[in-house]
Amino acid sequence: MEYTNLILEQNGAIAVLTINRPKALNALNADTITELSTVLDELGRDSSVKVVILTGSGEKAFVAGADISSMKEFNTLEGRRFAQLGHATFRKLELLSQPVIAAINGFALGGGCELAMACDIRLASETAKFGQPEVTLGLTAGFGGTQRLPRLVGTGLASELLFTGDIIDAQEAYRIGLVNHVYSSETLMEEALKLANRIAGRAPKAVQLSKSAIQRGTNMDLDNAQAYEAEVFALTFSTQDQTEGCTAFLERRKPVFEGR
Ligand code: DAK
Repeated sequence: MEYTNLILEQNGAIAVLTINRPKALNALNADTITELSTVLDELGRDSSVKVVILTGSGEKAFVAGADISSMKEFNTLEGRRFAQLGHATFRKLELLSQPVIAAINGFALGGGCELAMACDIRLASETAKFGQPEVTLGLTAGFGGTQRLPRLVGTGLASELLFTGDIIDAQEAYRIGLVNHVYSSETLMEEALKLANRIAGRAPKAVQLSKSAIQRGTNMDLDNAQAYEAEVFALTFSTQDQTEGCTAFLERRKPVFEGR
């Protein structure tokens, strides 16, 4: 399918999805979020895709936020609809069966930081900048920032960022656990592809079930989360890859996983 504001490329088992509105620093308007929702359905159905990398077009921005020009004239109802569209789409991203790596190549502000936080793993370039500057615009974070940021970095640091709207650099984002690694701009995509390929070489169903246990389990109490993990673990015994993985270990050879 053709998209106006997105580029979808496939490199072996890895899909690279690029938000492509560089003139607006890849800001998210409703059309872009709707396209994102559609492409996620497409990716979720495609068993040849084992890992997705999400990035922004150009050298300056991952995503510089929700599109301020489209939000300026919203009434309450339109604001609610926009937030609901964002929430539904970002949750779809978070629950996509395949893992998603955010390759954050510049500004990740407001909705852009929230988009990155809905990914499973965040890698940043040295030039990346993060923040939730909504309060400087008279807004609150509207795409999950008040919920995902505290879960990732703790309520104290999240409150400071959400109350001040301060922008932090990649090293600070690394220090507080918002990103896993920081790379030079030149090597960011190479490193993202390396990590994606490492994950793609593991048993796909086991990776997907691990993602499900993490994403669903962290929002449950421990007893229910453990019960869910037990179900997920049990399910792996219905896969051929489990037999292959354990057999290969015992035969001292590399496993050949087929995603079944
Ligand atoms: N929206 C629309 N256009 C944007 C944009 C944005 N978020 N960010 C940048 N642009 C546009 C600029 O207007 C400019 O367009 P032209 O003037 O060239 O036409 C172009 O991108 C280049 O930007 P600059 O000229 O400003 O570039 P600089 O290098 O000087 O500055 C910057 C880069 C990232 C520091 C600056 O552009 C900036 O501060 N941008 C805004 C960042 C920001 O505040 N982002 C958070 C947006 S608020 C909700 C739902 C969602 C949200 C909230 C509530 N509900 C429904 C309740 C989410 C809110 C946000 O994400």
